[in-house]
Amino acid sequence: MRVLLLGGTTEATALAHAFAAAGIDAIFSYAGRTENPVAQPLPTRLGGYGGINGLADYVIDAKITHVVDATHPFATQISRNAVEACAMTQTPLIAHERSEWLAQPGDNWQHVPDTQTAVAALPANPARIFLAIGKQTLPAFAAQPQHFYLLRLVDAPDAALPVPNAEVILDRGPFTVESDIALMRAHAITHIVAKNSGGIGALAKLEAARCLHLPVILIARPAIPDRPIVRSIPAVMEWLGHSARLGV
Ligand code: 3Y8
Ligand code: NAP
Repeated sequence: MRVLLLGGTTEATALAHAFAAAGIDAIFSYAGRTENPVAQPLPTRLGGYGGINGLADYVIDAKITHVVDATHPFATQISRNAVEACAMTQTPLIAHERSEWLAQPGDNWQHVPDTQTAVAALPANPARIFLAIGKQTLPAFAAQPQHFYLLRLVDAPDAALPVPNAEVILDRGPFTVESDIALMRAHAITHIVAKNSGGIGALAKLEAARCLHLPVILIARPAIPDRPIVRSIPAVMEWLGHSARLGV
């Protein structure tokens, strides 16, 4: 058995530790999107594969027998590619997907389908927005220059920011409720924009928003093609164990 673990999430890191502890022959895969990704206890491959065919070629050349997609729910391209490449190479694929966050009593969430609608949902009058959605979708917010933006990024921006009135915080998470409450208070935040990422690594800001009675504009997950999904690390281990028992 040789597993390709498509990572980049808190759960992928936990899976890597479980694979290493179980002595499973596995390769951890990062897109190479950040400057200093968290070190993994597995041999790690950095960078894209060159689309579906590149991934299929890698699966064959590296003699991969199983693919585990533990990428982020908003990382739709790699997940689509994994579905196609595993079908082409007849390689078993499982996705570890986090459940969506569900509003709790006291939450003030406005659900929007995508980034553009999130921009349109911002108030007309100048406000103070905590944009905790990374940097890939920042340009869309140029349409609303009147606000102050608090941007939390993993790495320092490599180009001018698309919004004139912004402050950058560099942090990679996972985050805590206490630190997110302090951050929002210190910057007199009035609104939060977030992705419905699920999981625990990004949840703190929503819990902080509940404590501070702040509105959240929550961006829904994009669609990903059907594939087998599990919601827990033991379920991934069982899937692999099952396949190993059958000698797949
Ligand atoms: C490169 C690997 C771990 C994994 C940690 C999780 C938790 C912290 C929360 C906020 C939200 C955001 C962002 C976020 C979180 C975890 C997890 C998660 C959100 C790293 C990582 C990589 C990335 C890529 C990065 C994106 C960006 C998104 C920041 C490592 C730290 C906003 C998503 O600068 C860039 O280009 C960053 C790009 C994709 C989204 C975007 O559009 O900008 N993640 N994040 C992975 C790779 O190269 O393959 O550097 O160590 C991983 C983690 N990010 O093991 O501890 O599991 O969700 N990541 C979002 O959820 O909204 C931050 O600030 O509150
Ligand atoms: P994406 O849009 O789905 O993928 C874009 C391209 O990046 C893919 O087609 C692939 O390139 C490459 N890629 C993505 N993930 C990869 C991986 N784990 N290993 C190797 N190549 C990968 O992905 P994204 O949204 O940019 O996310 C990139 C990484 O950040 C992923 O690992 C994801 O788990 C992590 N992450 C993303 C978010 C988010 O909000 N999007 C949040 C937290 C963590 P090729 O086509 O060339 O193969």
